[in-house]
Amino acid sequence: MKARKGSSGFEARMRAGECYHGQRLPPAAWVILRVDGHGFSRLTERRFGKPFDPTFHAHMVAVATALLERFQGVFAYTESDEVSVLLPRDWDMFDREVEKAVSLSAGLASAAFATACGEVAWFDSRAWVGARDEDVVDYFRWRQADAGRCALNGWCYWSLRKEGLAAGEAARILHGRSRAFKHDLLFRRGVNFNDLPAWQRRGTGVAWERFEKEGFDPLRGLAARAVRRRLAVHRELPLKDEFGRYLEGLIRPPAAAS
Ligand SMILES: Nc1nc2c(ncn2[C@@H]2O[C@H](COP(=O)(O)OP(=O)(O)OP(=O)(O)O)[C@@H](O)[C@H]2O)c(=O)[nH]1
Ligand SMILES: [Mg+2]
Repeated sequence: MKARKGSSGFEARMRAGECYHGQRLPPAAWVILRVDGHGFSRLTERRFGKPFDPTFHAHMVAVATALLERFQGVFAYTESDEVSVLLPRDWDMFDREVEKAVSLSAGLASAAFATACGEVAWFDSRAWVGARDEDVVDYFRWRQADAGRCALNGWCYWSLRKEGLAAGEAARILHGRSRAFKHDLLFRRGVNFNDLPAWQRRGTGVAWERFEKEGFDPLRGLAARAVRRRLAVHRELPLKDEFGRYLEGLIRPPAAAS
């Protein structure tokens, strides 16, 4: 068939409309993809225990695990309705295209959560880029601090709501109040914030761990050991500086340390 006159110009003009498609994640930089449940305040209020629900958190851990596995990440961290996945510096999937990384991580998170929970759920996604190992440590410490703040606030808010206060009233009582005020509010209701489960206050991590597997070498007819890797869920994460050291161990494993 004869080529349509100017068809290559037409193709180029249409392709030019895909104006974000050429964007790549910077080479050799650390990248973290963060997915966040869209409209989850309503979903959780309708379906899950307040302020925290172990089943909801198990669904979020399922999302974190799926992302870490499919994106071949280094570490995943979940708190509230979000998951952050750290990609290795030399990550080369999808030619490091930003649109692919962001849209596929949101798509996978939505599918994993919907499968676990049994109803439609959707996530947004964004990419964070950092140059240094310390930036990665700071990033996760930032999200963990957010987990602590939200947990304290959530516990106070729902304690007041369960006493019969309207949403606006509960929010007004807590607005601009210090951490000490909120700890005290809970303490007077028999809740010691520091004794609450770590996953609520500090979030949960998922990381690869190495283990030795007993096998059989058919060539030599001997028992053989092979080193494999599997995903491990860390529900008792340390806090602050100790969390920083835990993260350094993951991003600079001993064999690679200088
Ligand atoms: N009931 C309940 N709610 C939770 C739990 N974990 C997180 N949430 C709620 O999930 C919501 C997460 O906050 P946001 O992401 O800012 O709210 P959102 O409605 O998802 O808003 P967008 O992300 O902007 O769409 C908060 O309302 C939390 O209280 C849980 O275990 N139980
Ligand atoms: Mg959300």
